[in-house]
Amino acid sequence: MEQLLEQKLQEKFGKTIDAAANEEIYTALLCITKEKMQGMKRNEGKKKLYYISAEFLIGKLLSNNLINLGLFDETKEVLKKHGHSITEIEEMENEPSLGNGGLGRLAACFLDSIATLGLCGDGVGLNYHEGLFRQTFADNKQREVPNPWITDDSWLIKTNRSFQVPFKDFTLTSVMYDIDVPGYENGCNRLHLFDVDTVDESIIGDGIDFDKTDIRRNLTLFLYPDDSDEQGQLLRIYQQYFMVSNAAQLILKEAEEKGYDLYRLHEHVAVQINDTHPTMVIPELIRLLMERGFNMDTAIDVVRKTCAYTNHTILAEALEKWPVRYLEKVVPHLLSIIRELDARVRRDYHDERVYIIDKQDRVHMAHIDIHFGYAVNGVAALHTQILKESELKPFYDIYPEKFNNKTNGITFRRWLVHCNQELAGYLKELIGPGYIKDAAELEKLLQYKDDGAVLKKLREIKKHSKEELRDYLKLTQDVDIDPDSVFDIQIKRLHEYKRQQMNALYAIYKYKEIKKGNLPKRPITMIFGAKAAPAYVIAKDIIHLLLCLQQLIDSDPAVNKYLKLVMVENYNVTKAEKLIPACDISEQISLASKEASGTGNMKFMLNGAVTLGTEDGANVEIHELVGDDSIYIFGKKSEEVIHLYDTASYCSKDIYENDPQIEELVDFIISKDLIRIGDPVNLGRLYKELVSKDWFMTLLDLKDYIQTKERMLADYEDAAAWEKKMLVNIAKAGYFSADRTIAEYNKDIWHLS
Ligand code: 26V
Repeated sequence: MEQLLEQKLQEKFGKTIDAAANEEIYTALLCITKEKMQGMKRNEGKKKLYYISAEFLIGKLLSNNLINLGLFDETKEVLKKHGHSITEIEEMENEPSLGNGGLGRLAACFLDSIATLGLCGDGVGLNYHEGLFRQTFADNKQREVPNPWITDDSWLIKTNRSFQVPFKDFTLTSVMYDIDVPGYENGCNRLHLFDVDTVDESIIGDGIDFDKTDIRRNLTLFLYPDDSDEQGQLLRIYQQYFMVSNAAQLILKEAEEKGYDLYRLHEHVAVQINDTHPTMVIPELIRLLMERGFNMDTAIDVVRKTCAYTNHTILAEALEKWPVRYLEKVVPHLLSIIRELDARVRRDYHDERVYIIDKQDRVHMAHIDIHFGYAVNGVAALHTQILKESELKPFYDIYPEKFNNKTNGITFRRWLVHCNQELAGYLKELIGPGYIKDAAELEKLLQYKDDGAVLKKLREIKKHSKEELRDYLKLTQDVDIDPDSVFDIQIKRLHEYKRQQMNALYAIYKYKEIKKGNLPKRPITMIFGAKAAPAYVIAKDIIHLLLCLQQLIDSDPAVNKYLKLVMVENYNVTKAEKLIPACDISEQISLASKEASGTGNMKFMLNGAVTLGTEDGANVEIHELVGDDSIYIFGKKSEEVIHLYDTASYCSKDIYENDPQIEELVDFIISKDLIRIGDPVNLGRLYKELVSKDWFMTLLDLKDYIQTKERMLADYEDAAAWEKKMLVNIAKAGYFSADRTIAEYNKDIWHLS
């Protein structure tokens, strides 16, 4: 590596390693890594997977790729020898924000595991120039600004592949960019990102405002632009069709180039539809096969045997239903096929709940996937069970054989080996390096569960991560946090069902207790990171509340020695990598039945944090694995919650009026103390929402939550017992390796080799 780097720096900048600037070293390493990957073995096979997703939240790639190529340690040493640090070099890379949250990050973890298992499978998505917005805070509110990430030297490789994508009034010519995806000690796959040459950043106005009708210039500008109005929704349909038409054309082109018989496409191709965003690939493939001479019946039959669908949410409002009128405006040539698919469903089944087009003339995208795909999966055991028993029950009754569960996973290369190098190194010393590829080997750690020296070392490593986070937050946000305090972290998209507002009410509780003189045994640092969708009003009100609380607590000398609340700005993958290793208490407090899986919960566990959570999503499986002693579970169970919804019997006002403690905490949102700092409109609206609606039942679980968190904080003081919980969590995290998840997808759905 030393020689290669020296040469590359000479060639590009005429400099030695010692003299080069961090940016130059980054660029040289980027080029070296790209060249290495170009020369790598490609994962080939008689059948290929196309993982189509509107989001791939890949994070920074330099260190990740160096790790997978087996070059990381050497590079780190070379840099050190020449007076540079790999951490500083990593800072030079822009993070592409090509995803919202869990769904996009899952897609990225999956690509890593697919390549690592040596499977032949590429990702297909869009090359958003600005990605998701960058979040800034001003006046205790979220502001959105563009987030450009593409520079002259980037991981993107422009290819010669290009397709014509026909819309109603015009046709666009696509350009395909590739990002290489190296497996850990295995071959290389690709992520294909489609784009148009005509995209024009100069149309961006204030914040992230732009002309939503100028499709040629805006198509791949932003990820999921604000879809609260008709223009925004139409743009999403343009984006989705552009993505899947390119995907479908690529699939057929590659199949034809390999000389495959398209009538046997399903023997050579599996298409995984990641949530409903890529659903139009089904009618598009049917259309393209018919253009090639297939009759409708045969085209449907082949496509049905090729496409599989993953559901990532049971929230009704998040399930896509496009008005027929919109599809007519954008892709009339698909609408005729969708109408034919609906007619076939109506012919076979006399239950309007399974129709594709409903009475209000809306197209239910998930229904297309379920009828015209061969597999449907949920992303955690509880989620799949709820899909079968309630949300998608009418479909499960028709097609029980299609439904299956694939509990999510995470790549240990990024979420342990890279983000927590000290812990990864120590685990290697204890149980050998095998766990990086065979995560089940982490269980070997259990033999040390009563070994005082090992437990002490785990605590020491945690302390170092907390110190690193302290330094990072000082540098980036000029805040001071105390590594001897307990770090309580909730980082995820802001959504009412995830209940950051419940955690905010805990902060109010603690604030008031401290004011009363009930001091905690040890200072508490509460850390939040969350972006709210630009048009999601209540989510933005919750961010406002958190920022106001941060200011209130900070400026109160009677409280700030014991409690600190930090809102991390622009939470993203890079920040997650710094926050997760430093965490003691992992907040996973969604209303039971609402979080399909969660994957942050797995990352925290793997890094030795203890979960404070409801019996929701993959928390249920974490609980089963670690046992009652190493997790803190509270709140109503999913069956009770589902019953409350079914019977419409939850009334937050009753709880508020009958419980003086809860009333006092909720009232604080509109207290003089907070109104002095914040905006009465935002705080008043949030207060009213909690008292009169509270759709996600915050007040229902609040008391149990506060009590459980208090118990957890008390238990934290028993150092030996806590260290054991940390060890058990790490040892049992192997199940949540994405390698396991992908092996299951392959065995049950894709059958690649
Ligand atoms: C989307 C939307 C959009 C409209 C407004 C409300 C709303 C609420 C939720 C969503 C989520 C869409 C799908 C998604 O990101 N699901 C996440 O997928 C992760 C990977 O499977 C999983 O771990 C998370 O639990 C799940 O929320």
